[in-house]
Amino acid sequence: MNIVDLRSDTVTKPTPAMWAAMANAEVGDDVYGEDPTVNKLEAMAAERMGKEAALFVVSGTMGNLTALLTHCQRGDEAIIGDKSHTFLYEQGGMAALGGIMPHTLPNQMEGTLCLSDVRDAIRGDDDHYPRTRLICLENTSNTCNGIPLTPWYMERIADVAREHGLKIHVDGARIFNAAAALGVDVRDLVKNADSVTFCLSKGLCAPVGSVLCGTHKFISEARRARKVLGGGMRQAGVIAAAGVVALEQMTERLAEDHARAKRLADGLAEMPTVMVDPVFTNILYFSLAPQVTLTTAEVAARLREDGILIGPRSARTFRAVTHYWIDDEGIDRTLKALREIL
Ligand code: TLP
Repeated sequence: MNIVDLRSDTVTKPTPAMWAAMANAEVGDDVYGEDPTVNKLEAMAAERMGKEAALFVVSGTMGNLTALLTHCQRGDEAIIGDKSHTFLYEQGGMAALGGIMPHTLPNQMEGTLCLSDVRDAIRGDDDHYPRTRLICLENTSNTCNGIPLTPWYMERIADVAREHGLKIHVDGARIFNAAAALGVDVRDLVKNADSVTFCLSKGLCAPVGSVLCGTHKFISEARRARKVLGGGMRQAGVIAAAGVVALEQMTERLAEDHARAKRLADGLAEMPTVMVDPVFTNILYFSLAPQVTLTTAEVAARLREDGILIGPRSARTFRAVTHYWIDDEGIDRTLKALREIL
């Protein structure tokens, strides 16, 4: 039975082109800066993001933490959304390993931080306060229905940051999804950011890796931070080769995943037993209607019997994520199975 795995786009396996590139990758010791494939990936990533330099890291979590450790000193404060991945799901690494204080603000429905909240959160120059250094944003916003932050918002928040001498880091795990949904170049989404992390291992299908991008100076400092985190890799070209294919072949097709998320949402919206959140990219949240007596865990267990995997987010809510390995037939099978169960 073909498995329809909608739990995340992190489950994506490499494409045949990636397997071939990995098998044939030219490699060297990347800690010496001698891995030609890593160097190629970093140059490509910097160019795609419109930044001077880039650093290959093992994961989105490591990319974000490396960025935070590079922007902030111990005792500094970073303004961050209360629904952001870095705040919710990265084990508080910024505080645990960096001594950085998160100043959380409510993420709005559009994934944004309200500009007046940000202004109010910035500390003045006073010995009682930590120093505000950084604003962290997430694009697309995973838990806010995968919504993209727009270039317009990025301009506005950058005005606030500049006014107060703050830096901006973007967790752009799915920044190419944002660009595809908005029909803009990814550079337009990050030109006001001082650093951006994007993931190769989600919708872009590479097996491992993310890339942190910024100025030459920032990236050479970030290279030190990555090393202390144990992220200095050796013949990493083996995995970077898949990342090169991801950038060459996988960024332009993401609208297909968005269309399938919409197809799933439209099908679910016809079911009286389900309440569907709006869908913007490849992430869809939906909830069981009050009259349904089954929990999401029970529904997920029944779906699993049909070879369909969906992650319950709570007792009433699911998250489904579309990606390269989900086709129209997978969506239709999911809808049919849910119709039967509910
Ligand atoms: N997100 C995963 C889980 O950790 C929740 C998922 O299935 O969506 N930023 C964002 C916005 C993310 O969604 C994720 C992973 C990360 C960072 C971390 O990336 P990795 O898993 O590579 O450390």
